[in-house]
Amino acid sequence: MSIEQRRIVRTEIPGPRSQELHARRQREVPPGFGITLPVFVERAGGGIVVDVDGNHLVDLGCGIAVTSVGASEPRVVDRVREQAGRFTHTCFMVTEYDGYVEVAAKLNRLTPGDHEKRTALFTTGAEAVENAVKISRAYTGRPAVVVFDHAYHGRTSLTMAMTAKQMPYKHSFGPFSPEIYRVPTADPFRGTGTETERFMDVLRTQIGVDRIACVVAEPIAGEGGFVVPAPGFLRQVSEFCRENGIVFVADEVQTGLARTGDMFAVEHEGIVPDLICTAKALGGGLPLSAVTGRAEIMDSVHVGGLGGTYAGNPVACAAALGAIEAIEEQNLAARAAEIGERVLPRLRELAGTVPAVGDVRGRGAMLALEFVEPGGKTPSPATATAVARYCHERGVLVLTCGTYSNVIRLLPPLVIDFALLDDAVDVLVEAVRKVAG
Ligand code: PLZ
Repeated sequence: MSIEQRRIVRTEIPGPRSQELHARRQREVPPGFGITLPVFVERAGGGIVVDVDGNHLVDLGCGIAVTSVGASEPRVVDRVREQAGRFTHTCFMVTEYDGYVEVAAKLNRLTPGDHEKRTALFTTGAEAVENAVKISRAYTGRPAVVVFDHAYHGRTSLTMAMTAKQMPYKHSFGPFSPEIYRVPTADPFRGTGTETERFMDVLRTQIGVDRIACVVAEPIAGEGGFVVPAPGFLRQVSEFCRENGIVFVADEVQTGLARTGDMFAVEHEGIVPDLICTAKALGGGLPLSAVTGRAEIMDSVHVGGLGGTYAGNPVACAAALGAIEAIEEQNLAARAAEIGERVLPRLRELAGTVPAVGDVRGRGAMLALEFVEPGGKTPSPATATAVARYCHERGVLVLTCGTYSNVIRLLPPLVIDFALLDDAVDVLVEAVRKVAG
């Protein structure tokens, strides 16, 4: 069933039916699960989310960077139907199926570097990151893990400790996992320009390089505010790791699979990570994650040391094969780059004319506006919230993020129709001028 690719606002947003369903949700679900826009969804596809009141919202969030190929891409849906009709589950640790191996082979081929690789599949992004740490520790025999400011790696006990932001991710949930060390990232907007030296200094003098199992880095910090590290920083970090026997792990859960204009964001600087974590876009909407990496590192874990009941579920693997095919056949990495070229100049123009826009950044179809108090760099989360609300009320679904909650981020489906994208960006530009101009 095809969905008209046009923004249509029929009711107030959220509409009456959504409000009714949301009231029920509040009785049945704890408030700990936050909500960006309390609108209930009827169906979705391409760049449109249709709600239960018949509104067509333009999707600039992709369910947090997941539905890059669209939320009902036929290559994904058909494979899911076919696989679910044959079997839904066996547990890959009990009996095997080829879909798992096929996804592994695809990731081994697609990820940077022509060395021999292996892939282990899991279910969530946090699980992939957590397993990358376990594998790094097993391989090196070392305990310490290095992460960065603005980092987001998940909500499990270990990944919560690796995540930087206290509220809401860590507040009241301690004690935290030990042996996690945080260093500044080369943040071009708020940084000092001395982060590379600081990184090497802290690792050498405070942690001890021979105690460090891995450095885990997002090539572009996602939840932390779409912070793109200064050019060269990650390359120097990865070289330092190689020189010191430290496993360099790229957390490409949000950036991976064509989002930033390359298949993987590390390719932008020609970096070849030892391990690379993927999830989100990989499963085309179904829960699937992966750790892909050097065979000698991946093979260092004892038999039975990796796994999970649902890890690499066959229906999710079928979806992933459809998503990867859609990404490759439609060359969605190039499409992501085009989206960036189309939208970035419009955001830059805003930054040049609206003092509350402190910074505009991102790559490909991963773009952001950071709001500040005019005349300085003091974060203005209230402005980001107000801009998001203005967009939501007019049928444009944008997400916020950032260490200071003052960033609007754009993560459109890579297949989005350009007329629809332009219309949504018009609304965003109007929102910024009205709310912050
Ligand atoms: N690593 C880089 O972006 C998930 C978080 C949503 P899971 N980001 C969305 C929320 O508030 O819970 C993410 C990420 C990076 C790891 C993860 C974790 O992925 O699939 O949510 O576990």
